[in-house]
Amino acid sequence: MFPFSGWGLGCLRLCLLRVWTGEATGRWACGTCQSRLYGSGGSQPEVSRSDPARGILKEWALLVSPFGRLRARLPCHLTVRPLDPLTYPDGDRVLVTVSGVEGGARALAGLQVNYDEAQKEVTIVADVIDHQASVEVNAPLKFDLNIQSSGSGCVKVQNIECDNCKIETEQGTSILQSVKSQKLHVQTTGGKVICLGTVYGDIDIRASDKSTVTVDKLQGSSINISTEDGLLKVKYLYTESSFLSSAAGDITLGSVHDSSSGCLNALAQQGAIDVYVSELGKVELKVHKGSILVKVASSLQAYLQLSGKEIDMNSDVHVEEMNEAHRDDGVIITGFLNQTSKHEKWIKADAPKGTVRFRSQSWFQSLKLQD
Ligand SMILES: *[C@@H]1O[C@H](CO)[C@@H](O)[C@H](O)[C@H]1NC(C)=O
Ligand SMILES: CC(=O)N[C@H]1CO[C@H](CO)[C@@H](O)[C@@H]1O
Repeated sequence: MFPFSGWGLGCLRLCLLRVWTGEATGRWACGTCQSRLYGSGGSQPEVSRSDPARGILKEWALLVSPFGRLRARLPCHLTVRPLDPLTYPDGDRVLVTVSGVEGGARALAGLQVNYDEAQKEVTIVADVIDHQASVEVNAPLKFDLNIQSSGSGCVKVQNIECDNCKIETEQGTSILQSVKSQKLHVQTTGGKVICLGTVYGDIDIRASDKSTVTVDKLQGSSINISTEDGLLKVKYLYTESSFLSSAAGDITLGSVHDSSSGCLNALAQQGAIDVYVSELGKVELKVHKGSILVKVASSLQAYLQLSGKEIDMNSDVHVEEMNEAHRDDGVIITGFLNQTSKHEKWIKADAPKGTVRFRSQSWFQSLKLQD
């Protein structure tokens, strides 16, 4: 199973718990006030009913352009989901709710929610807010997102389809679930990045320090992911061109389908690369200090160049014109996997200080091994 998929549930549970706390203390008196919608000016949102049953402390409803964007700068948890299309067929609202805050409305004094009609931009900004607060936004499906969370604030984006999605966190986890964005940029200086379901787009994920990146399935023409000291794990990767790198973490790629003209580059300074290649153009794997395991579909045809301190190839791997050369303290094996002619598809794996293991296996086996 996917190792971190439990996190979201854990967080949800935490939120619910806080809701019940609030309810028990009866902090929110007014459960039935109507929320009003100020539309025309577009600038003053409104506001505000507390709904103890749902644990909501404050709520805004803004009339917006369906093709605007959201800019959030928050030190707490933020979830973005699409508006319910049945309730809002015109897709022209942004609904913001805040829950999970101790200390009632006063604790929200620093939170500003605004819509700039000229910029078509909703801003949700707070410098200081209870870091246990949880802000939920329901936005038009096509809304662009520009989100920065500070401290331990987590960001979760689900089912959005936009042109640009940019998420930056410090220590907080970023969860993207079934997101389609032409350009998707995620950056964190210490939080986990988790992609669930399929995430589509040109994707750039940069995770520094000990941040890990774990991905179910990414699909896009260009995908770049880097970690520093954390695991980079991708279960399925469908791409024309991908650059994956890690300074000191391992890189694990369940199944890579790049198109026959595409390329996959995975580079680890220190660690291990483990990859299953089912279709490919050019695959280049390098670990400066560590080992590489390459598993290929048994039908794969490619030119091979494997170099390392040691090469370990199963006897059932069928290499034509195999050549083995020894250099200072290593070995280089070249040859053609299942064919003799085509040079335009290749796999290069280089582990100068470690072992390159090469295995042929069925796609079915590769699936079993992943779970
Ligand atoms: C990925 O990196 C390559 C090479 O640095 C760059 O050309 C490409 O635009 C990047 N793609 C994304 C989606 O950031
Ligand atoms: C198409 C083809 O020749 N496939 C063979 C490739 O090599 C593997 C072993 O590495 C065989 O099992 C396949 O039958």
